Amino acid sequence: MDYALHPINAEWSPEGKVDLLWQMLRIRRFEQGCLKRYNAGKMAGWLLLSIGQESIAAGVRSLLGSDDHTISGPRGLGHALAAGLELGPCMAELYGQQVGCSHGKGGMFSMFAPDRNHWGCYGNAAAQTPLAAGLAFGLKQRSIPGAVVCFLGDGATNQGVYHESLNLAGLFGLPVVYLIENNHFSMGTSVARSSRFTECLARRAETYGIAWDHFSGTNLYEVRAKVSTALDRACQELQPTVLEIETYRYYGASVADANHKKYRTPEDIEERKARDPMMLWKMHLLANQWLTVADYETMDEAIKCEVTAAVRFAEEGPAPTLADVGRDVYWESDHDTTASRIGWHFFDD
Ligand SMILES: Cc1ncc(C[n+]2csc(CCOP(=O)(O)OP(=O)(O)O)c2C)c(N)n1
Repeated sequence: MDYALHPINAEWSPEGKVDLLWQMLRIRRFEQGCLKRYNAGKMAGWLLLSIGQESIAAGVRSLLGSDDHTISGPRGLGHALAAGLELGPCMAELYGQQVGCSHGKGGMFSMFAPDRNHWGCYGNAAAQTPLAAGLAFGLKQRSIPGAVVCFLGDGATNQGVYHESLNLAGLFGLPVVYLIENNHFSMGTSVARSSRFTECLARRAETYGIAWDHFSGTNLYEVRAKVSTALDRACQELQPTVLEIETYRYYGASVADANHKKYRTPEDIEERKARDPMMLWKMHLLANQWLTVADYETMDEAIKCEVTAAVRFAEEGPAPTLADVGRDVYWESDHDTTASRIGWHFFDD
């Protein structure tokens, strides 16, 4: 099938197509900027890059509206940026600065943008999956329009809590899309060594009566066509979907993954880079004259300037003070509400 002819793509403007490239390139340049500063010793801790996987974050975001919600796992910088988290607060969070989006207290695993309906990326593999079910339950129970997209990795699909979440999503008919980014490895363990059922992780959804699909993240038209089908199912039928999208990460599990060329060969990595979805998309835009080389260079330059400004913002700080340590940690201690006083926070209406 020619997915470019799918209704969601047939009506898609050239500007929208160029915007998708901008989104992918912005994620990549930002993460490359992070890597450079990490290697220079300016930031510490975890840094999980999604370089190579950007087509998923950008392709999904191009379909979401203001009613829709996203939530993700440890490799979540791209999802947060695509949702609209600004580069400065995101970089500052990695630097552990007070001006970070979570006031420098969470780093890599606290990329929240609640004003953009992005409910964070969670360090514990699959921790986001029951939260996504809860968000979707809230939408359904209150008859609020919209869908929840929950990103997770292939390794996270073996966590028990993911299966509990699928069971409830199937049982209650929740407007959620569980989107597995299958980059073939968890920290260093391949899918073949960690999953009994390796040919398709998404198919496990059948057990829970949930529709599923499995495809490559290389063709942006296919990504958009199939994700839009899942979003329609969520919004119109109030039914969940599990999607598994094949992708690849060019860097280690975290940047501090000295062994990442041992559990796969350098040739494997180069071979995947030769079919990089972002570069293929750029070539497609150039071939159709929706983009010129000069346009691309201007776009790239502007993004690099934005990343440089984000680094400056992060480096200028300020750093958290000792008094900040206990602040913004628990809602209950920071907000003197009736709910805080009586300890009754949920189901208040
Ligand atoms: C419950 C739990 N166990 C172990 C870890 C350590 N850990 C951090 S990232 C990661 C890999 C997760 O793999 P996957 O879900 O495939 O996501 P990817 O890294 O490929 O994006 C692991 C095991 C964790 N964060 N949480």
